[in-house]
Amino acid sequence: MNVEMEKENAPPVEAVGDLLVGREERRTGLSVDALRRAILDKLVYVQARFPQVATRRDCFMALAQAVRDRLLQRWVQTARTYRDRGSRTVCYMSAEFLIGPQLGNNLINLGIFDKARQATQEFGLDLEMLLDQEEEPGLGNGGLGRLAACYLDSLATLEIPAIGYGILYEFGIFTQAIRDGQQVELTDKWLRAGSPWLIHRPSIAFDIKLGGHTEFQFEANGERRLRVQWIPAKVVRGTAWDMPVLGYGVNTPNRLRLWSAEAPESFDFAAFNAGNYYQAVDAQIRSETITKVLYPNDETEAGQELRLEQQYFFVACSLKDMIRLQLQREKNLDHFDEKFVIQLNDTHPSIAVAELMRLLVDEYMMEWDPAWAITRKTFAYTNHTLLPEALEKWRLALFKRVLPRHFEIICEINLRFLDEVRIRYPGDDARLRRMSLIDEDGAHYVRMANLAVVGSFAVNGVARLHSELLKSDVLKDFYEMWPEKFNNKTNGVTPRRFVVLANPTMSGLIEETIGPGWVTDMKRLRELEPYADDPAFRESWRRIKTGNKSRLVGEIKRFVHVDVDPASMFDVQVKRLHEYKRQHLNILHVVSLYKRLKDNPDLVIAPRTVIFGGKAAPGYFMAKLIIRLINAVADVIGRDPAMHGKLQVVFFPNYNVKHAQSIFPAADLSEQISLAGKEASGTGNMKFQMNGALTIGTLDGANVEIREEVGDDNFFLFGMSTPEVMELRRTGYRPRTYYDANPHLREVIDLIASGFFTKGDREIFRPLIDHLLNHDEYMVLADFQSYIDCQARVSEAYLDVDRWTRMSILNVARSGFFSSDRAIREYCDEIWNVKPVRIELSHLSGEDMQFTRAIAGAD
Ligand code: 26Q
Repeated sequence: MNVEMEKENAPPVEAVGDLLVGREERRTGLSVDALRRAILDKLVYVQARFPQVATRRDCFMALAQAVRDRLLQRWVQTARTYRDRGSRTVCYMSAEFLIGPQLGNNLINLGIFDKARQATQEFGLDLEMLLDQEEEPGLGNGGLGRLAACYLDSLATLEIPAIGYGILYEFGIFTQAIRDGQQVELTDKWLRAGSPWLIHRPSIAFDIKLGGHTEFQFEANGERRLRVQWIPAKVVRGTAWDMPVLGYGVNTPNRLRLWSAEAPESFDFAAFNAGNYYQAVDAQIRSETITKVLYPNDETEAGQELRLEQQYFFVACSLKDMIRLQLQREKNLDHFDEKFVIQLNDTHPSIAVAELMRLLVDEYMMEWDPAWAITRKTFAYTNHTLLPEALEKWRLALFKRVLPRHFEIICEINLRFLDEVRIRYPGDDARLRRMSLIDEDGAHYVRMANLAVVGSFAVNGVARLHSELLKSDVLKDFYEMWPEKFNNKTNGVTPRRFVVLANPTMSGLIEETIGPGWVTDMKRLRELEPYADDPAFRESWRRIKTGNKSRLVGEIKRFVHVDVDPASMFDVQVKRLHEYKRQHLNILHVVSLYKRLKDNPDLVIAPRTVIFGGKAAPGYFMAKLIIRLINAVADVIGRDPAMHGKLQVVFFPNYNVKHAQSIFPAADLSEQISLAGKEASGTGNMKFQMNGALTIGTLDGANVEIREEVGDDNFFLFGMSTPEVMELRRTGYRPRTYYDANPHLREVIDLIASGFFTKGDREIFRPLIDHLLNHDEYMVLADFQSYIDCQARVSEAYLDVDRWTRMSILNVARSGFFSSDRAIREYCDEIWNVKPVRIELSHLSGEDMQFTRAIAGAD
């Protein structure tokens, strides 16, 4: 950075009539000039650097802090308006918020992306380079966490009063490295250098009890009311860290409030005075471990106790926070459910049902029935899985140990609930056992999904098929009892991050073609349809895709150190590694192509680069083995000169939100190949579609609805349907019969089993091959031929450039339904019953100088 120091000119003042306005221009101005001044100001007065020695990180921080001021101006205004209005607030409770890097998104939502580019350019700084400095806040595993982040974006954009409540993990999802073709996990230290977006609020702190036992006690006030006292074994303090989440083109930044655990006092003075300094420090460290690390999904037994403590900890802090807000407005909690609605993002926060009961009954002395009525009007539950083994349950012994009072409350809820069931279904003991909140077959468990359903007024799945399967299968008994509770909310994704920010060139062409306004009204993309037949438009469309592919080629070079051909078809599968998602089906197709190309060098196919990305849970052996297979195949094909210009495989390491933004815009083909009935929705499928990739997919999750929107001709369908899967399972699935009957499948499997991809070692992939031949839970072999045939149709279509481009345009034109704005509107109208609150922008005023009046009610 090499710039002249600015002269202290009085900044231009546009708004008038206010003593703070002039001074504030540097904090709030949106002109290139104001931004430039702000960056310099932050560099010197916050980063304490003069421009000539500033590092890239310093410059990133300076720009981020300048942007943050602009968010905060809107934030205080929003907080004030919400306080004055007292409208119903949506509380989105989630153990994960996979928010991604914030700077680029905030620039887009403030409408100053290009101005920031100019402002930084004037300092000789490249905006892309600055954006690249930001650490990924990996506060989630995958789809569920990313959905929560998309929903916060839409809530703010739609001007809905909302708070996201979650956990500030010190270490987010691990960083994935690939060494010798295998996944290695590295600690994610995203907070090492601090985040410019987090605002610590140490004054918002709650002490949370854990462990111990309960006692009966008569109240002191002479009422002789029996109350329960929870005597904890330890107490952990939670403090709030807030992140502003600005809506697009509006003045609403909502609040993402993340809780961090610490010891209630920095020292246990008793221990300290007794000379046991280390014991005191130790206790502190143990408290802090509660929010240390995000657990990967599919981590079965490990860290069970800590995971339950995490869930309870953040839920308890959040409910205390909401009650504090409610008691600022009203004298008691009788109308709590009118002011708050809590959406449970899966069962991870569902202990909130028991905690709200505990707070109302034990701490606010409410009778059980009114407390239960309030609770049941407050909660709504979103289910995200159809895999029975993924439904959360806690060993009873563990649960009692960590949350003794909640165990009692759950038993009480259960007693009363099972009475309802008995009245409805006299003598149906099997049903009673299935619906009980306690699983009493074998080892005893608390069933969190049952708790969530019983404690909520609404239950939804995340795609139409998924919601139907919840009703007919996973939650059938509950649906029969309360059909009115059940509804569908097909997922959506935010076009701000995944189209405008990730794909600026395509967004520019769209804007030129149909004019502004489509970003918040994605149905308007339909106006692109006529242009699918316009050769000039198709040419521009192709140029843009090629440009995006070249950008990804650069990233692949940077992270994988291989060259790929941007003219080849980019065939992409990026998502968490899981057997049900069937990355191994994809690699079987690659091996099939490889074999055919080797056997027949004259075979004409569309050249392909097959790109994989995704993390496997560290303890998930089979998923890690699949990563190893992908890398082994990539390696052999990469070294084979005969494959040059025909076939290549890339495993893109450490797939995360940041990388996703360069992958989706570059994709030609989107792989959505889970076994029908297993993927609740999928959201990557939508991000690909919005960026002009065509889908090859099964009739699973939201693929069903994507196909409906784009039309059968513009979607590559293969594989069994859910009823066919069920039927095959019922009649007995024997994978080996497919192997025996299909010579090509046999060749492919045998090639892998022969050690061809492992320098002759036949042992490495044996567990995978054995599993496929003998169990194959996700029916890879049953769908193999259908997939291979469908991929041949894909190849053929790709070779017809105009036909492919036409389909690509139509996919984007028909993607509007999958905007998270549509999804959030449905939640608002059909579940939450909330309305927008417009925020008017004004500068700080004379009234704001009167601190004393407010101090009593602050925080
Ligand atoms: C559970 C217990 C202990 C530790 C971790 C977990 C855990 C954590 C995360 C279990 C599951 C998850 C994440 C699940 C998830 O991402 N589900 C996906 O949600 C998306 C949004 O609705 C859907 O689109 C996907 O289909 C679904 O798989």
